[in-house]
Amino acid sequence: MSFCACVLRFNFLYRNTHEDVCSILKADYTHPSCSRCWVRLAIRCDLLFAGPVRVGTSSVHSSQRTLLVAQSDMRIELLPALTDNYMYLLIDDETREAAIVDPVEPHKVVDAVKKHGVKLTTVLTTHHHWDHAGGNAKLVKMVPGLKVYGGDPRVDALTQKVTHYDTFKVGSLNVKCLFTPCHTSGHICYFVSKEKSPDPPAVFTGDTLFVAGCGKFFEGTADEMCKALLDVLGRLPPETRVFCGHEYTINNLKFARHVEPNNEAIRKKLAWAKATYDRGEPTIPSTIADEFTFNPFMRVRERSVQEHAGKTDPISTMASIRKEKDGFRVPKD
Ligand SMILES: N[C@@H](CCC(=O)N[C@@H](CS)C(=O)NCC(=O)O)C(=O)O
Ligand SMILES: [Zn+2]
Repeated sequence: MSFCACVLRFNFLYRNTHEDVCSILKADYTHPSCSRCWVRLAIRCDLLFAGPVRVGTSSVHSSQRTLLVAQSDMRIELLPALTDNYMYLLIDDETREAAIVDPVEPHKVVDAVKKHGVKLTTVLTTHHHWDHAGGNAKLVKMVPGLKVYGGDPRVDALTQKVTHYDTFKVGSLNVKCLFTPCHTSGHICYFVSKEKSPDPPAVFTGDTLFVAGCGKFFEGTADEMCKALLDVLGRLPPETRVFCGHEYTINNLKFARHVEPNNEAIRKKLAWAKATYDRGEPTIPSTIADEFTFNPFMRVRERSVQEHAGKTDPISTMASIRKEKDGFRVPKD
């Protein structure tokens, strides 16, 4: 029996066992040596991993430029990584202490830290997948003494295991951990604020919430994604800036338009995202308030989205549109 290359890549990227892979792909895991099972996996892997299998090639990030979001008391530099991931350098201006979110390309992080002349003390890991946590071990070697936060023992080089509502500081900035299991069972989002600041807070959402989309349900349920998007992230201050793990905005908005063809906010945002992308600029951040206007996964309580799904409640609507997006062929325009 020969293993297909996709399965091997999957195992490499996500460090899952054969049983995990099969159960995620709804394949038959009772016969690990059954060639029929592996053939099915190969086909499904091709569908599922069009993105991550490009990891490690010389392809260029969809957004080629870094972007600095400067506020009066914190700065956030977007560092494009791999083909469509983002790392975020978070700087506390008062103490010049910094944290890095999902440092999959450690050399780029060290260069940015030098450029800003700040002290990097902290790694914020959203989840254990290779394209997010795969640089942790190397970065810790390059910058000894780093604290590595994460919510899952599978996170590389983890030193501080956190759970829902744990808090800590990066310089004078307050970080609050938000447990949002579903994409992975140990996923954490990080909410960053500063007391008495006139500026909006920020949330780093990894692969739970994307601009106009959400992560695939690899290790969770529609119920959990509803809780994560509506009860946890959806209750943050509406002006909170959303910094997510990937540049998927255009594809996500094309799916959003398919779900709600008459939604004007989606049409506007898609036109803006295409123009922004054409200039080589990131489409991040958005805000929690804006996500409620164009993100179908944040809009599962709306009648228009429920009608599209043929459902009458948020959880089954969430399950239905996630399944539909998993098989969605993105149109050219
Ligand atoms: N390459 C594809 C997807 C690659 C993929 O599976 N990405 C994972 C995160 S690493 C995911 O959860 N995507 C959400 C989605 O496809 O809706 C894309 O550009 O949308
Ligand atoms: Zn990812």
